[in-house]
Amino acid sequence: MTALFADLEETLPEGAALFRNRLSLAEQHAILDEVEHVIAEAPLFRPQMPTGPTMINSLTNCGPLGWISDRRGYRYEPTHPATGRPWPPIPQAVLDCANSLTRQAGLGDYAPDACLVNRYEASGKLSLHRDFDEADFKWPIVSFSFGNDAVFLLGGMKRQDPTTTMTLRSGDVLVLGGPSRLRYHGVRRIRPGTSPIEHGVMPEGGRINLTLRRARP
Ligand code: MD6
Ligand code: FE
Repeated sequence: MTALFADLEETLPEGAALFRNRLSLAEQHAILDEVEHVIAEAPLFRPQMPTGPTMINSLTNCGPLGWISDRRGYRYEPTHPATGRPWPPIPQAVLDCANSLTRQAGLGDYAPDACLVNRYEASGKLSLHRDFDEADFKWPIVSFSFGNDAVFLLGGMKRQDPTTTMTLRSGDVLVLGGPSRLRYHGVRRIRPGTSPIEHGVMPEGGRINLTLRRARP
């Protein structure tokens, strides 16, 4: 498949929907201002993976629950592991956008209770994984991209299945739901110098991704 075709939304499998340029630059800036507040209250950290090494990207959370990892495994917790304080609320603009999208994607109404904030440096990446720590996979995941382009891989139900490569750009929103909810996916690399927007909360050459989830039934 050529890069041209790999970028077409029409080629995405059922349950996956990519809304290109869904957020204007002004909307992106407003959401990044909110993310800055989230990070001030719940500092970014680089968790340890259950297998030992530290994750490459730093993360934090907002919402009633936050995703964390340590030697005991992956799970959702109501408080920040370092500060012990509850995670700050999910920005309303993020909730509103996600809800209109899941309806438009035919996935119904959405009541997320967790929002993972991932911050990539220019050398950041994310290995192939499935989002598997939530109680009920009937709920979609909605992912917002900010900053530099990410080379995103969307695979199948097995790790070895072939992957489609697509570029996630600043302002794009990706929904993984329905039969695509448990597809393997990852970020092969970031393309520094491609960001249409600058914000103090993003590292130079880096990227911010928000993924909204419903963690509890
Ligand atoms: C990222 N995204 O774009 C990582 N997970 O930086 C994810 O891991 C992801 O985009 C579930 C659903 C959509 C995603
Ligand atoms: Fe994921």
